[in-house]
Amino acid sequence: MLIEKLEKIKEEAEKAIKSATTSEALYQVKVQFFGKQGQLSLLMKELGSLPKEERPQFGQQVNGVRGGLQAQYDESEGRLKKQELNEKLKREVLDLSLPGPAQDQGAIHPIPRVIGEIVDILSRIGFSVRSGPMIENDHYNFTALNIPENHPARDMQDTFYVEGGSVLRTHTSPVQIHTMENEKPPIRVLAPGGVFRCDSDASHSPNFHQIEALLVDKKVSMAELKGTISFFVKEFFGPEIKTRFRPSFFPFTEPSAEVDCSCPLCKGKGCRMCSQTGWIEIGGSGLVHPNVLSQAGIDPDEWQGFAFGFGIERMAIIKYGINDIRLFVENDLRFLRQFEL
Ligand code: 2NM
Repeated sequence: MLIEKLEKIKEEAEKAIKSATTSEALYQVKVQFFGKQGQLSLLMKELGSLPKEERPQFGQQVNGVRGGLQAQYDESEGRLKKQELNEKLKREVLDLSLPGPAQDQGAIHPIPRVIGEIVDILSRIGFSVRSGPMIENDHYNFTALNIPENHPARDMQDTFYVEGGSVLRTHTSPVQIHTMENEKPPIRVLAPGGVFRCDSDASHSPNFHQIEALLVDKKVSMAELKGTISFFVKEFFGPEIKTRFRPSFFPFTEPSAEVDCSCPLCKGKGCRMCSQTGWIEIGGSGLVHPNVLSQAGIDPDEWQGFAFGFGIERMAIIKYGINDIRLFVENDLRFLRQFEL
Protein backbone atom coordinates (compact mmCIF):
# COMPACT_ATOMS: atom_id res chain seq x y z
CA MET A 1 0.00 0.00 0.00
CA LEU A 2 2.67 2.50 1.03
CA ILE A 3 5.01 1.26 -1.67
CA GLU A 4 2.29 1.94 -4.25
CA LYS A 5 1.82 5.42 -2.91
CA LEU A 6 5.59 5.92 -3.16
CA GLU A 7 5.59 4.72 -6.81
CA LYS A 8 2.72 7.07 -7.62
CA ILE A 9 4.46 10.06 -6.02
CA LYS A 10 7.66 9.20 -7.89
CA GLU A 11 5.88 8.95 -11.25
CA GLU A 12 3.91 12.16 -10.79
CA ALA A 13 6.95 14.06 -9.53
CA GLU A 14 9.11 12.90 -12.48
CA LYS A 15 6.39 13.93 -14.91
CA ALA A 16 6.03 17.32 -13.19
CA ILE A 17 9.79 17.89 -13.22
CA LYS A 18 9.92 17.12 -16.95
CA SER A 19 7.02 19.41 -17.81
CA ALA A 20 8.16 22.40 -15.71
CA THR A 21 9.12 25.17 -18.14
CA THR A 22 10.43 27.75 -15.68
CA SER A 23 12.74 27.50 -12.67
CA GLU A 24 9.93 28.97 -10.57
CA ALA A 25 7.45 26.23 -11.66
CA LEU A 26 10.17 23.64 -11.05
CA TYR A 27 10.66 24.92 -7.54
CA GLN A 28 6.94 24.56 -6.86
CA VAL A 29 7.25 20.87 -7.93
CA LYS A 30 9.93 20.40 -5.29
CA VAL A 31 7.80 22.05 -2.64
CA GLN A 32 4.83 19.87 -3.52
CA PHE A 33 6.59 16.52 -3.79
CA PHE A 34 9.86 16.41 -1.92
CA GLY A 35 10.22 19.62 0.08
CA LYS A 36 10.19 19.65 3.89
CA GLN A 37 6.40 19.41 3.97
CA GLY A 38 5.94 17.72 0.59
CA GLN A 39 4.24 14.46 -0.17
CA LEU A 40 7.35 12.35 0.54
CA SER A 41 7.62 13.85 4.03
CA LEU A 42 3.94 13.10 4.66
CA LEU A 43 4.50 9.54 3.48
CA MET A 44 7.33 9.10 5.99
CA LYS A 45 4.88 9.98 8.73
CA GLU A 46 2.86 6.87 7.78
CA LEU A 47 5.91 4.68 8.43
CA GLY A 48 4.39 3.69 11.77
CA SER A 49 1.63 1.72 10.04
CA LEU A 50 4.23 -0.77 8.68
CA PRO A 51 5.43 -3.80 10.60
CA LYS A 52 8.59 -2.83 12.52
CA GLU A 53 10.93 -5.00 10.43
CA GLU A 54 9.82 -3.41 7.11
CA ARG A 55 10.30 0.17 8.27
CA PRO A 56 14.07 0.53 7.64
CA GLN A 57 13.81 -0.82 4.10
CA PHE A 58 10.87 1.41 3.25
CA GLY A 59 12.64 4.39 4.73
CA GLN A 60 15.60 3.64 2.45
CA GLN A 61 13.29 3.39 -0.56
CA VAL A 62 11.74 6.80 0.23
CA ASN A 63 15.19 8.32 0.58
CA GLY A 64 16.24 6.67 -2.68
CA VAL A 65 13.26 8.21 -4.47
CA ARG A 66 14.02 11.58 -2.84
CA GLY A 67 17.63 11.40 -4.03
CA GLY A 68 16.58 10.43 -7.54
CA LEU A 69 14.07 13.27 -7.75
CA GLN A 70 16.64 15.72 -6.39
CA ALA A 71 19.11 14.67 -9.10
CA GLN A 72 16.51 15.15 -11.85
CA TYR A 73 15.54 18.41 -10.25
CA ASP A 74 19.17 19.66 -10.21
CA GLU A 75 19.63 18.71 -13.85
CA SER A 76 16.39 20.47 -14.88
CA GLU A 77 17.12 23.50 -12.77
CA GLY A 78 20.57 23.95 -14.33
CA ARG A 79 19.07 23.78 -17.82
CA LEU A 80 16.16 26.15 -17.07
CA LYS A 81 18.33 28.72 -15.27
CA LYS A 82 20.77 28.80 -18.17
CA GLN A 83 17.93 29.16 -20.66
CA GLU A 84 16.34 31.96 -18.62
CA LEU A 85 19.67 33.80 -18.36
CA ASN A 86 20.15 33.59 -22.13
CA GLU A 87 16.66 34.95 -22.74
CA LYS A 88 17.28 37.76 -20.28
CA LEU A 89 20.57 38.69 -21.94
CA LYS A 90 18.89 38.67 -25.33
CA ARG A 91 15.99 40.81 -24.09
CA GLU A 92 18.14 43.32 -22.18
CA VAL A 93 20.78 43.81 -24.84
CA LEU A 94 22.61 47.19 -24.51
CA ASP A 95 23.07 49.32 -27.64
CA LEU A 96 26.14 51.34 -26.71
CA SER A 97 25.77 53.42 -29.88
CA LEU A 98 22.47 54.99 -28.69
CA PRO A 99 22.74 58.68 -27.73
CA GLY A 100 22.69 59.35 -23.97
CA PRO A 101 19.92 61.32 -22.25
CA ALA A 102 19.80 64.91 -23.57
CA GLN A 103 21.85 67.39 -21.54
CA ASP A 104 20.76 71.00 -21.14
CA GLN A 105 23.26 73.19 -22.97
CA GLY A 106 24.51 76.23 -21.06
CA ALA A 107 24.68 79.62 -22.75
CA ILE A 108 26.98 82.58 -22.26
CA HIS A 109 25.15 85.83 -21.52
CA PRO A 110 25.49 88.27 -24.45
CA ILE A 111 27.37 90.89 -22.37
CA PRO A 112 30.31 88.69 -21.31
CA ARG A 113 30.09 87.01 -24.71
CA VAL A 114 30.56 90.28 -26.60
CA ILE A 115 33.34 91.30 -24.19
CA GLY A 116 35.02 87.94 -24.93
CA GLU A 117 34.67 88.40 -28.70
CA ILE A 118 36.20 91.90 -28.58
CA VAL A 119 39.03 90.80 -26.28
CA ASP A 120 39.77 87.82 -28.57
CA ILE A 121 40.06 90.05 -31.64
CA LEU A 122 42.21 92.75 -30.04
CA SER A 123 44.40 90.26 -28.16
CA ARG A 124 45.51 88.99 -31.60
CA ILE A 125 47.17 92.38 -32.20
CA GLY A 126 48.87 92.60 -28.83
CA PHE A 127 46.28 93.98 -26.40
CA SER A 128 45.76 92.41 -22.99
CA VAL A 129 43.11 92.92 -20.33
CA ARG A 130 43.45 95.10 -17.23
CA SER A 131 40.82 95.71 -14.54
CA GLY A 132 40.29 98.15 -11.69
CA PRO A 133 37.83 99.19 -8.97
CA MET A 134 34.26 100.24 -9.77
CA ILE A 135 34.37 102.80 -6.94
CA GLU A 136 36.88 105.48 -7.90
CA ASN A 137 37.83 108.88 -6.63
CA ASP A 138 37.33 112.15 -8.41
CA HIS A 139 40.96 112.21 -9.53
CA TYR A 140 40.97 108.91 -11.45
CA ASN A 141 37.44 109.27 -12.87
CA PHE A 142 37.72 112.96 -13.93
CA THR A 143 40.79 115.08 -13.11
CA ALA A 144 43.45 112.71 -14.50
CA LEU A 145 41.37 112.53 -17.68
CA ASN A 146 41.65 116.29 -18.24
CA ILE A 147 37.97 116.77 -17.34
CA PRO A 148 37.70 120.31 -15.86
CA GLU A 149 36.19 121.01 -12.42
CA ASN A 150 33.07 122.62 -13.93
CA HIS A 151 32.45 119.96 -16.60
CA PRO A 152 28.79 118.81 -16.79
CA ALA A 153 29.87 115.13 -16.66
CA ARG A 154 30.70 115.77 -12.98
CA ASP A 155 27.11 116.84 -12.23
CA MET A 156 25.10 114.95 -9.63
CA GLN A 157 22.60 114.43 -12.47
CA ASP A 158 25.12 112.38 -14.44
CA THR A 159 27.33 110.74 -11.81
CA PHE A 160 26.56 108.54 -8.80
CA TYR A 161 28.41 110.03 -5.82
CA VAL A 162 29.21 107.72 -2.89
CA GLU A 163 29.60 108.88 0.73
CA GLY A 164 33.07 110.31 1.32
CA GLY A 165 33.31 111.91 -2.13
CA SER A 166 33.99 108.71 -4.13
CA VAL A 167 32.12 108.04 -7.37
CA LEU A 168 30.89 104.94 -9.18
CA ARG A 169 33.13 105.02 -12.26
CA THR A 170 31.31 106.58 -15.21
CA HIS A 171 33.68 104.92 -17.74
CA THR A 172 36.51 102.39 -17.56
CA SER A 173 39.14 105.06 -18.37
CA PRO A 174 40.39 105.14 -14.72
CA VAL A 175 41.77 101.63 -15.40
CA GLN A 176 43.95 103.09 -18.18
CA ILE A 177 45.20 105.84 -15.84
CA HIS A 178 46.23 103.21 -13.23
CA THR A 179 47.92 101.22 -16.00
CA MET A 180 49.93 104.21 -17.25
CA GLU A 181 51.01 104.97 -13.67
CA ASN A 182 52.03 101.38 -12.94
CA GLU A 183 53.48 100.14 -16.25
CA LYS A 184 56.13 101.43 -18.64
CA PRO A 185 55.34 102.07 -22.32
CA PRO A 186 54.88 100.55 -24.82
CA ILE A 187 51.38 99.81 -23.50
CA ARG A 188 48.50 97.98 -25.23
CA VAL A 189 45.64 97.34 -22.82
CA LEU A 190 41.90 96.69 -22.80
CA ALA A 191 39.63 97.67 -19.92
CA PRO A 192 36.23 95.92 -20.13
CA GLY A 193 33.69 96.16 -17.33
CA GLY A 194 30.63 97.68 -15.69
CA VAL A 195 30.17 101.45 -15.47
CA PHE A 196 27.50 103.67 -13.90
CA ARG A 197 25.66 106.79 -14.98
CA CYS A 198 22.71 108.58 -13.43
CA ASP A 199 20.63 107.96 -16.52
CA SER A 200 17.64 105.69 -17.07
CA ASP A 201 15.17 105.56 -19.96
CA ALA A 202 14.06 103.22 -22.74
CA SER A 203 17.57 103.07 -24.24
CA HIS A 204 19.78 103.92 -21.20
CA SER A 205 20.52 101.74 -18.18
CA PRO A 206 22.20 103.24 -15.07
CA ASN A 207 24.53 100.23 -15.02
CA PHE A 208 25.98 99.30 -18.38
CA HIS A 209 29.27 98.00 -19.79
CA GLN A 210 32.13 99.41 -21.78
CA ILE A 211 35.37 98.29 -23.26
CA GLU A 212 38.13 100.79 -23.77
CA ALA A 213 41.47 100.27 -25.50
CA LEU A 214 44.65 102.25 -24.85
CA LEU A 215 47.88 102.09 -26.82
CA VAL A 216 50.98 104.10 -25.85
CA ASP A 217 54.04 103.93 -28.09
CA LYS A 218 56.41 106.11 -30.14
CA LYS A 219 55.12 108.08 -33.16
CA VAL A 220 51.47 107.06 -32.67
CA SER A 221 49.13 108.90 -35.05
CA MET A 222 45.48 108.92 -36.18
CA ALA A 223 46.58 106.53 -38.97
CA GLU A 224 47.33 103.76 -36.44
CA LEU A 225 44.07 104.50 -34.62
CA LYS A 226 41.99 104.31 -37.80
CA GLY A 227 43.76 101.17 -39.01
CA THR A 228 43.24 99.43 -35.67
CA ILE A 229 39.54 100.27 -35.40
CA SER A 230 38.83 99.41 -39.07
CA PHE A 231 40.52 96.03 -38.56
CA PHE A 232 38.50 95.47 -35.39
CA VAL A 233 35.15 96.38 -37.04
CA LYS A 234 35.73 93.93 -39.93
CA GLU A 235 36.66 91.14 -37.52
CA PHE A 236 33.70 91.84 -35.22
CA PHE A 237 30.84 92.62 -37.66
CA GLY A 238 32.13 91.08 -40.92
CA PRO A 239 34.65 91.83 -43.72
CA GLU A 240 32.13 93.90 -45.72
CA ILE A 241 31.55 96.43 -42.92
CA LYS A 242 33.16 99.86 -43.47
CA THR A 243 34.34 102.28 -40.77
CA ARG A 244 34.07 106.07 -40.85
CA PHE A 245 35.41 108.72 -38.45
CA ARG A 246 33.68 112.02 -37.64
CA PRO A 247 35.50 114.88 -35.84
CA SER A 248 34.34 115.20 -32.23
CA PHE A 249 35.49 116.44 -28.84
CA PHE A 250 36.49 114.65 -25.65
CA PRO A 251 38.54 116.33 -22.90
CA PHE A 252 40.92 113.33 -22.74
CA THR A 253 41.78 113.06 -26.45
CA GLU A 254 43.02 115.52 -29.09
CA PRO A 255 42.09 115.15 -31.85
CA SER A 256 38.92 113.18 -31.11
CA ALA A 257 36.61 111.27 -33.42
CA GLU A 258 33.33 109.41 -33.23
CA VAL A 259 33.42 105.99 -34.85
CA ASP A 260 30.63 104.89 -37.21
CA CYS A 261 30.35 101.64 -39.14
CA SER A 262 28.21 100.83 -42.17
CA CYS A 263 24.99 99.30 -40.83
CA PRO A 264 25.55 95.53 -40.40
CA LEU A 265 21.76 94.95 -40.52
CA CYS A 266 21.03 96.51 -43.95
CA LYS A 267 24.63 96.57 -45.23
CA GLY A 268 24.41 100.35 -45.62
CA LYS A 269 21.16 100.51 -47.63
CA GLY A 270 19.21 102.22 -44.84
CA CYS A 271 16.91 100.62 -42.26
CA ARG A 272 15.20 101.27 -38.92
CA MET A 273 18.32 100.48 -36.87
CA CYS A 274 20.49 103.05 -38.73
CA SER A 275 17.60 105.58 -39.07
CA GLN A 276 17.81 105.21 -42.87
CA THR A 277 21.36 106.65 -42.92
CA GLY A 278 23.23 103.40 -43.64
CA TRP A 279 25.67 104.30 -40.82
CA ILE A 280 25.58 103.53 -37.14
CA GLU A 281 27.60 105.06 -34.29
CA ILE A 282 29.56 102.51 -32.27
CA GLY A 283 31.95 104.54 -30.09
CA GLY A 284 34.47 107.29 -29.56
CA SER A 285 38.21 107.56 -30.10
CA GLY A 286 41.19 109.87 -30.29
CA LEU A 287 44.86 110.51 -29.56
CA VAL A 288 45.45 110.67 -25.82
CA HIS A 289 45.69 114.31 -24.68
CA PRO A 290 49.27 115.28 -23.67
CA ASN A 291 47.90 116.46 -20.29
CA VAL A 292 46.57 112.94 -19.62
CA LEU A 293 49.93 111.34 -20.46
CA SER A 294 52.01 113.75 -18.38
CA GLN A 295 49.68 113.58 -15.35
CA ALA A 296 50.07 109.78 -15.44
CA GLY A 297 53.87 110.12 -15.50
CA ILE A 298 54.48 109.57 -19.23
CA ASP A 299 56.51 112.16 -21.21
CA PRO A 300 54.29 113.29 -24.13
CA ASP A 301 57.33 114.47 -26.09
CA GLU A 302 58.65 110.90 -26.16
CA TRP A 303 55.41 108.92 -26.20
CA GLN A 304 51.98 109.28 -27.81
CA GLY A 305 48.85 107.25 -27.39
CA PHE A 306 45.54 106.43 -28.96
CA ALA A 307 42.40 105.29 -27.16
CA PHE A 308 38.95 104.20 -28.14
CA GLY A 309 35.85 102.96 -26.37
CA PHE A 310 32.67 101.03 -27.18
CA GLY A 311 29.47 100.41 -25.25
CA ILE A 312 29.04 96.64 -24.89
CA GLU A 313 25.21 96.69 -24.81
CA ARG A 314 25.22 98.80 -27.97
CA MET A 315 27.62 96.42 -29.75
CA ALA A 316 25.46 93.42 -28.72
CA ILE A 317 22.26 95.17 -29.85
CA ILE A 318 23.77 95.88 -33.28
CA LYS A 319 25.46 92.50 -33.77
CA TYR A 320 22.60 90.29 -32.55
CA GLY A 321 19.63 92.52 -33.47
CA ILE A 322 18.44 92.87 -29.85
CA ASN A 323 15.60 95.41 -29.60
CA ASP A 324 15.21 96.09 -25.87
CA ILE A 325 17.97 96.84 -23.31
CA ARG A 326 15.86 95.29 -20.53
CA LEU A 327 16.49 91.85 -22.06
CA PHE A 328 20.09 92.01 -20.78
CA VAL A 329 18.97 91.97 -17.14
CA GLU A 330 15.67 90.05 -17.16
CA ASN A 331 17.31 86.60 -17.50
CA ASP A 332 14.40 85.33 -19.60
CA LEU A 333 15.54 81.84 -20.62
CA ARG A 334 13.94 82.25 -24.06
CA PHE A 335 16.36 85.14 -24.65
CA LEU A 336 19.41 83.55 -23.01
CA ARG A 337 18.95 80.24 -24.88
CA GLN A 338 19.50 82.08 -28.16
CA PHE A 339 23.13 82.51 -27.09
CA GLU A 340 23.83 78.78 -26.71
CA LEU A 341 27.13 77.97 -28.39
C1 2NM B 1 36.55 106.81 -25.37
C2 2NM B 1 36.73 107.71 -26.41
C3 2NM B 1 37.95 108.37 -26.53
C4 2NM B 1 39.79 106.97 -23.60
C5 2NM B 1 40.86 107.75 -23.30
C6 2NM B 1 41.51 107.10 -22.28
C7 2NM B 1 42.73 107.50 -21.58
F1 2NM B 1 42.70 107.02 -20.34
F2 2NM B 1 43.79 107.00 -22.16
F3 2NM B 1 42.82 108.79 -21.57
N1 2NM B 1 40.84 105.98 -22.02
N2 2NM B 1 39.77 105.91 -22.84
C8 2NM B 1 38.75 107.21 -24.60
C9 2NM B 1 38.96 108.10 -25.62
C10 2NM B 1 37.55 106.56 -24.48
O1 2NM B 1 35.38 106.13 -25.15
C11 2NM B 1 34.21 106.56 -25.77
